[in-house]
Amino acid sequence: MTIFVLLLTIAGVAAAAGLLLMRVDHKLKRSLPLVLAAALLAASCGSDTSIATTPDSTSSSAAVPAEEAVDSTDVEPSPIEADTSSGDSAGGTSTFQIEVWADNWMAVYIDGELIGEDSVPITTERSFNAEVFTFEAAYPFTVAIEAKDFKETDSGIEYIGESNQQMGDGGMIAQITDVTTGEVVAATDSSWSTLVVHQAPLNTECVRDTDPDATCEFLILDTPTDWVAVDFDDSAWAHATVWSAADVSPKDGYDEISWDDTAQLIWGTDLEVDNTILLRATIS
Ligand SMILES: [Ca+2]
Ligand SMILES: [Ca+2]
Repeated sequence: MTIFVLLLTIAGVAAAAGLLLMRVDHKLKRSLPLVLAAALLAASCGSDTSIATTPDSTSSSAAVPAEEAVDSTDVEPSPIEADTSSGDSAGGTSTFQIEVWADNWMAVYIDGELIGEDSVPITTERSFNAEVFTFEAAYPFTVAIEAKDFKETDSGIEYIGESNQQMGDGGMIAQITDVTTGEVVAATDSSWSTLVVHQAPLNTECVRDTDPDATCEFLILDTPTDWVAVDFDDSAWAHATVWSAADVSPKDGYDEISWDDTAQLIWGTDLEVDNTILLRATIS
């Protein structure tokens, strides 16, 4: 009985508040009957006092606060299916190793990431050595290799001022093996795309000049940005030129690798004049 009186009092307050607000906002005229009905309903039920004890919120914006409260509780338990996509991509990778021999230096990128570079600086005299790098990848993956023949200056000449002043020559070979199966899955051949970005000397008669930097001509191209990226468009690049072992006369490190029959020595169209070469292949 006491609750009933209390609820009637609250209902009266709600009605008064509704009338007050009605003067401020004529739109609330329509909500006044709802306020009174809610108060009377609460009074008759007696057990649920929550509606009648919040007259201010009821009169100002009807049922919005109640809806917001319901919404906020609905968000938490809403079921979300587990995301398995990351697990799928991780499951598609395999471990590979790439064996590379270059005259004189190389850096290897897989899918745009540098995975290794020649451990012997190109400035080291007779920097001939093979390298083995291991990497994780999923088919298809992109291999990009920067290869450099040593040149003392942009003239393209080495041993300048010495008795053996000359044009150096280049050449490289690589093969990729699936570590799990032991199978050679890719190797350098004429299908690789190449872009020569440093050519010198263009006038080879300058080779023995006393000041080759003054007389030798060269051509240097800007290295394309993102040339190691998977989606880089190398369709305008040239095919690699295949060279024989007799042409390249591969030196230290070459014989340490058991080269697959499919692996071939490649370079640009000129072993001596082509000094820095970008190479790309997509392995699928
Ligand atoms: Ca050269
Ligand atoms: Ca060389």
